[in-house]
Amino acid sequence: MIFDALTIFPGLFTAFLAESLLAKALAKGLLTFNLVNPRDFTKDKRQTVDDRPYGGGPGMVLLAEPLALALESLSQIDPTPSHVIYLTPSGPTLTQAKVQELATKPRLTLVCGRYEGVDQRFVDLFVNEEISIGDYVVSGGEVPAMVVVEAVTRSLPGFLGQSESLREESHSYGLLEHPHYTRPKTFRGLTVPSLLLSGHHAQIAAYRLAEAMAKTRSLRPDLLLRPEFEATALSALTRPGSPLATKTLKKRKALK
Ligand code: 9WO
Repeated sequence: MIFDALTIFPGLFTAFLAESLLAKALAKGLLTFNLVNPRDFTKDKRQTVDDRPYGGGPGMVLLAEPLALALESLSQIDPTPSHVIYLTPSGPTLTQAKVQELATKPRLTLVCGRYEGVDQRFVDLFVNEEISIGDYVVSGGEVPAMVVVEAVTRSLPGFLGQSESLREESHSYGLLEHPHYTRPKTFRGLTVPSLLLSGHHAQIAAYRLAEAMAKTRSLRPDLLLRPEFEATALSALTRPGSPLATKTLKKRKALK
């Protein structure tokens, strides 16, 4: 997988690329990351990358030309065609299904806006897809771009270790996480659910699934209606007679 980021603040990616699983994936050659700064493709002495918006209004807009030259320079680095994504609150919100779809692409180029945005003509000519990471505005597209990189990289085959990918699998039902506990057994008067200390792995797995379902039903009932919550998950969760069956099916019916 090849990632590219177009940003006038490449330094924001330095620590992100130098730490944790992403650094290991880069070292293992699981992925390549190209950083391109539109400022390096300006032709004036002041290296201008923005200008005032036509029609007036506050702030500045990123110029199309430096962005276009920066994007086009990527094919000199590597000829692999790319899927160009513009990070903006105006895009559809990222979901795990979208992450898994993006992970099938050979190359993703992430365009990070700044100021009031980028010239619409750059978006019209070069952007394949707009993506939001949530209904809020941050100061630039860089942090949203890192969210996309991290989510997509985690879903690449071979990226997570065996135990972690098993962990991810166990949560592929699109449910919220069950509560987690670790030592000590008593923390400021609060104890650990005794079943977790019993060593009965099958009962513990059932308990964790029930907890995840209860948490999802109460905090994010909308997740029960999403495509990710496939029939397989539903049948696994609502085996006839299981306590989950009644509650889960009743909740889904109420939501429809
Ligand atoms: C800013 C904005 C403000 C109100 C309503 C919609 C808006 N869109 C943008 C926008 O696209 N801004 C550009 C990128 C340029 C300014 C900084 N940028 C940005 C991207 N701020 N917040 C995001 C973002 C991207 C993805 N998911 C959430 C927020």
